Amino acid sequence: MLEEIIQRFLPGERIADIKPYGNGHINTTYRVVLPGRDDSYILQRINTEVFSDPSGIAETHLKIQEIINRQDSPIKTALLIPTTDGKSLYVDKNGGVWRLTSFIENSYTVEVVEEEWQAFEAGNAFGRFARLCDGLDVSSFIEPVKDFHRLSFRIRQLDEAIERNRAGRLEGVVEIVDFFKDREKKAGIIEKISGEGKIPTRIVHNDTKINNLLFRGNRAVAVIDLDTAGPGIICYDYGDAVRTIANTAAEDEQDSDRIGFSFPAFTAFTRGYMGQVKPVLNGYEKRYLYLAPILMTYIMGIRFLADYLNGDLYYKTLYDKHNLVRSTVQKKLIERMEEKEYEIIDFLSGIFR
Ligand code: ADP
Ligand code: GN1
Ligand code: MG
Repeated sequence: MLEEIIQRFLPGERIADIKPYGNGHINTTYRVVLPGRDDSYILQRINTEVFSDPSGIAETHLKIQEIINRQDSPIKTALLIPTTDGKSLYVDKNGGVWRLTSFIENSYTVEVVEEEWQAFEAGNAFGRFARLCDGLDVSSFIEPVKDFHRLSFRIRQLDEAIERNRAGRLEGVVEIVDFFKDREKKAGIIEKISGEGKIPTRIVHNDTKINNLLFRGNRAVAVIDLDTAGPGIICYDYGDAVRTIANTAAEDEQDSDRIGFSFPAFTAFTRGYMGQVKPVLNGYEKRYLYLAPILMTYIMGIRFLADYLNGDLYYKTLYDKHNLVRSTVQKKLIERMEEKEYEIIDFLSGIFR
């Protein structure tokens, strides 16, 4: 089956190896190696439960790859490989939607940042991506998942999950539900300011976690996973990146003592990011940016929790409590970030002075 799909993109090619690849939670990803060739490919079945308009996301991909992959740019993105009939996607007989992209050679992903240079590089790469995308015309892009980072929508999803208690798991999670409920109001500030038109909608990535970035040697060389890219709020890209880059442990760490907020990683990331993005931001974005890391950690925390209550319908999970563990990590990280709130504000004021 996979060989047959590959033929639609690379007719006549034999495959030396094809294996599941990476740690994405949404799509099904394979690395494809051809015999005797240096270049390889990433084959993905797009999760159409999540992305209802795969052609729309392919169009977005084409527009973004054009501006990111300029010859002189040190940061690239994966290139979409067309099918033999010139399309960006192949739909198999069961309705599965597939795409092939170039593998970024000699690259690796980082799951947990261990050194400051990794955080700085991540900031520089995501920042450059944001700066280049900022020139794009927002009205010509689709919104790949409606209300993707809209807090009110995510809170409603959690409330519905609590109400239904579909998997019968509510009893075991009362404490963590209370934790998130207690913080609902404060989390809503950026959304309010943006609703007042003070924070602009720009073309952003919308999923800036550390493993959507590829490193080669000691440089970040590519920003990948453009499925969610489209209209959004730049503060959210910054905050979502801090969520994984400044976490001293993995997003699904089970040993809660290992979860922490690394201030050095936070400052290194911010320096890298702002080196690219500072001239783009308006006064409101700068003023409210400090809220974004907690907000995005909050949003992911309640999304994991809602999915746990729903019986793990959305994210890929490897064991029964996987989503609960992920949500617990977000809770713990929020607590650690709250302890540093004044330092975060101070540091950002220094950057913007
Ligand atoms: P998901 O939406 O499921 O997260 P991604 O597009 O992020 O899917 O791919 C999952 C993982 O596969 C990435 O985290 C990365 O490790 C790897 N990967 C994806 N595309 C490429 C590529 N073009 N080159 C190298 N590695 C890639
Ligand atoms: C998903 O696709 P992936 O694994 O890069 C999710 C993000 C979450 C992330 C949490 C389309 O990202 O929003 O932040 O998991 N993507 C989608 O790990 O829901
Ligand atoms: Mg990904």
